[in-house]
Amino acid sequence: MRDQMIELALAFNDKDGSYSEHAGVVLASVFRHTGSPVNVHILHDETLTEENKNRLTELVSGFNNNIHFYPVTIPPEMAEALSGTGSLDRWTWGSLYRLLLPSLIQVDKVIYLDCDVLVNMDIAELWNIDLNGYYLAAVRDQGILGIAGLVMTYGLNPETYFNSGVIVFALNNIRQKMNWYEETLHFWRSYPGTTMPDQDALNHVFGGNSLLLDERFNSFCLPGSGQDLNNKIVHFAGDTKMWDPLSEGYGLYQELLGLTPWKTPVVPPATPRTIKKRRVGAHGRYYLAKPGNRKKRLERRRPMQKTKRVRKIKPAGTKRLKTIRFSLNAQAPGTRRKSKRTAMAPRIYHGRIRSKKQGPNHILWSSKMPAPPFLDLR
Ligand SMILES: [Mn+2]
Repeated sequence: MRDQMIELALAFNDKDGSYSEHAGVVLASVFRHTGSPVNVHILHDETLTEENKNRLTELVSGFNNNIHFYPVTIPPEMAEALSGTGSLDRWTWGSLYRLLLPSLIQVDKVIYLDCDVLVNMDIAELWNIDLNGYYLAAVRDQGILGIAGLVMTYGLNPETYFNSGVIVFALNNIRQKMNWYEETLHFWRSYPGTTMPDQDALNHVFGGNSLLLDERFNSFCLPGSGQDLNNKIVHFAGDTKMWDPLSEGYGLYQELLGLTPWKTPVVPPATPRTIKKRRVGAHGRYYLAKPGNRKKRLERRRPMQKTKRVRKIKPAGTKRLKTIRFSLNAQAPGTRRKSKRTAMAPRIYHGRIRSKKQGPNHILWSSKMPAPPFLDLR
C-alpha cells in the first residue's frame, strides 16, 4: 500500500516568467525526498503561460504525481480592503493567493510552500503532524526581532508571530470558522500600514489558534551563513534567493533544476539600453556611446537593415582628413588637369575630428543637419 496522499499547494504570480521555474525546483525538491504520493495544487493567474503550465505538468507526472491548476482572481472586496495599504509595491498580489486556499481547495488539509524554499527532508514528516483543532501549523518568524515593535502596532503577538512561507492549513477547521474571510478584510481596513499583508492578516485571523512548529520546518537561510541545509525545509526569505549565485542554496538549486523540464536556464530578455543623445553646438546631434560595442548597439537600434545601416552611418566626423597633395603648378594656364584628385582642394570638415580610439564619449555619428530656425546661432 502506498503512503497517505499529501496535498501540496504553491501560489505565485509569474510576471517575469521565472517563478514557474522556481516552483518547478520546489516541487523537485519535495519529490526527491518523499516516497508518498503528492497532489499538487497550483494557484496562479494569467501570468502563467501555457508552456510553463505544460512543463509543470510534465515534471509532476514524471514523478507519478497529480497536478491541478486554479486560476485566481482577487475578489473586488479584497482589492478594495487592500487599497489603503501603501506597501503593495513590495508585495505582489501573488502573495495573497494563499489566503484563498480555504475557499479554493476542497480538501481537509494542505501544505502551502513559498517558491523560495527547498525541501531537504521527507515532507511526509510535516504532513503527519497532528493539527487537532488548530487552524494551521507554522514556524515562528526568525526575523521577528527586527519587526516585533511593528507587528505589535497591528495588535499581533511577537511571541507567536509565524512566518507564512511554510504553512499546514487545516482547511476543514478554518471553514468551520465562518468569519475568517471577513476578519481578513477587517484587518486590512483597520491597519492600512501593514507591510506584509498576507502574513500579518494570517497572524491576525488564525494566530490565536495556531500550532508553532520546530524551526527546521522553515529554516531561514542568509548568504554567507554557511549553514547545513540538510534534513530541513530551507527558506530563502531574505533578498538573496536560492537562484541567486550568492545564495547558500544556489548549488542545490542548480542541481534540482536538472530534474525539471527547465534544464536549460531561461535567459532573461536583454534590457534595452538607451543611447544618450545630446545636442552639441549648432551643427547637429551626436550620439554618444561607450566604446567597444558600437556595432552591436547600432544593430540593436536598427534591426531591419543591420549591415547596410552600420556602414552607412559610419560617421563623417570620425574620418581622418585625407592627406591631399597637389603641386602648385599643376594647373598651369592652358594645360589639362592631371587628375581629379590633384585639382581638388581639401574638404573642410565641420565636425571635430577624432581618432577611433578615444575616450568613452567618442563621436559615433554626427549629422550636418542645419540648425532649426528658432536657435540663436550667435
Ligand atoms: Mn518566502
